[in-house]
Amino acid sequence: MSRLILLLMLLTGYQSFSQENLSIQNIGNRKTYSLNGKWNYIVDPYETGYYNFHLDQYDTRKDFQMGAYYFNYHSPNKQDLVEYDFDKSPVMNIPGDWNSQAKDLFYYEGTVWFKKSFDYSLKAGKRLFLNFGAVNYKTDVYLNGIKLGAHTGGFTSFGFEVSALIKSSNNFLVVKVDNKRQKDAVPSTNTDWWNYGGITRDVTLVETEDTFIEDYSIQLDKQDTTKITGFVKVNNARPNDSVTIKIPELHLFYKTNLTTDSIINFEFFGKNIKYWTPGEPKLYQVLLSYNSQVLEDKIGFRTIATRSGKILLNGQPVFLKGICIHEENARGGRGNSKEDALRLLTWAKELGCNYVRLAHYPHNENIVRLADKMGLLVWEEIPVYWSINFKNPATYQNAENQLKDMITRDKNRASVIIWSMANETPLSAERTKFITDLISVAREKDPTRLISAALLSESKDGIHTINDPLGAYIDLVAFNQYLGWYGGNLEDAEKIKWTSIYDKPLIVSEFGGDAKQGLHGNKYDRWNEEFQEYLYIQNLKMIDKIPNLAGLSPWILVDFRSPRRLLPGIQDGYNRKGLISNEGKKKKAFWIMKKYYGNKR
Ligand code: GCB
Repeated sequence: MSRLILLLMLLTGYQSFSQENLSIQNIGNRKTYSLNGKWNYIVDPYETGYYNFHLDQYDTRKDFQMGAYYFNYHSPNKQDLVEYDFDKSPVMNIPGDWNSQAKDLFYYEGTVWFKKSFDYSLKAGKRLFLNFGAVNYKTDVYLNGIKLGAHTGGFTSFGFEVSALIKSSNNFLVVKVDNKRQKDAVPSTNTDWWNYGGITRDVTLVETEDTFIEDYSIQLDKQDTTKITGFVKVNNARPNDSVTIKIPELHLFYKTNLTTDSIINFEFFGKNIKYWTPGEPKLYQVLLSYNSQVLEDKIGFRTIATRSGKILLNGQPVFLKGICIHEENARGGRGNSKEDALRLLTWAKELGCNYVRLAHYPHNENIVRLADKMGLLVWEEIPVYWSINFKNPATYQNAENQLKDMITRDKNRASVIIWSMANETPLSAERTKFITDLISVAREKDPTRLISAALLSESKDGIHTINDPLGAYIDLVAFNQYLGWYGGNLEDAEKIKWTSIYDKPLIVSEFGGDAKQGLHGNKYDRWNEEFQEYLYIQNLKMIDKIPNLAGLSPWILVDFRSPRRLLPGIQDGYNRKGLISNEGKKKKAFWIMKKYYGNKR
């Protein structure tokens, strides 16, 4: 261990180096160094590298603990008892979930430690930040034996400044990841998707100047469609320095000087702005300059609103021809790459979609940026799913953090039109309070987009009613229904009536049924492709009669892994409601949906 590290350990008491998590906007267009690649890992079900035998947590102690894995200790002394060695441990690809990379970790839920060694030469005056796109679920991060901090939540990004700790060679980054499901977590213990563990998105070093643009928002005003508004936030701002925003194609140029505040709010007016639509997803080059630094983004401008039963995109009614998507790479692992995103969104386009519901948690940035380019409207969601502990303030705080992080990252994407707060949550006063509190936060952070949640309905005497009290607080009333799969008779489809007590646009956020691709037979028997095809035909007849219908997103584009789906020979660990199998083969219902969207205006 170097003297510098020992000194830092003494000064900081290991833990206190931790700082507020920092999210830097638009990492892809900055000076970066990727830490993706092969990382050593140690599976640690008893958390031996984290606690001593009396369960004292090593990283809260001030003395040196040889057993603490984050020291990556290699004793020069043969008498020392050191019972781990990252360098002799196996490696796996990062980003990547551990379940699909190591056979013995397929069902594993617990702690795994990861270590990456690297060199980095940081010039004087520059700063360095370490960013994780996402790690599922609880993460503790240590650089060169010092704790940087911790993070909770499996689908949002976080980061730490490492300028003071980085060395020109032999840095070691140790990350403890724990994906044990917990009752008080978000999501809680019961989900219909695989709890993929690990460092599932990119790990990146971001190099900046001493003072730099950390975050910004650039959007079209909701009321005045000639006005572009937003803010720029400068990290370590120096008064009197200037910030400029340029949109060359619109001949727009805005310049302002910083005062003592690190955030400037701006508005300026443009002529002949071409608005972003799925048909013509126009993105403008936007250049943000601060001193000699220039940061580029591609941003689309559009408005989104509702008027009684309609969704209005740039003032015109739009019908959401959608599909739900899980963040899987279609081979049975967490998706993350640009290729994964392209595969999924190309299928959505082929189906005739203008809209995707990215279920049930914030997906990776690649897919959202690609939706911007390909012209697909997006619903984004946080994993407030089924039964979570609505009574626990810490659970609420966790959900709120995930919501804020999702909005922070994707607020400049024109494709994103809906923030969803929850999916199929059970009715109670605590749950309604929990979700309405989230709604207030979302509206405050982003007053421009629509708020929704996937609700359930009540059914009596053939009449289905949407009367969930949340309907009063959301802009877009979405509901899931599974006629012919979890109940109800497909023959009755045309007779079933839907009503809502809210005069708002309704969208069917889920419907569907399973089919094993390649299994054929009569349309009344479950699991056959013909059954799923018939289920779609009948459901669509019913859906067409729903008043104020403004869109739909069948469940789901591709079969996905779920530990709840175990029927041998049919499910084999997959939810088979995909219109496409996990091998990428289309099922018969795919063509029914494609035809429906082809005919829909
Ligand atoms: C639902 C859930 C979704 C499930 C789906 C199913 O209502 O929202 O997460 O995967 O049903 O297949 O049961």
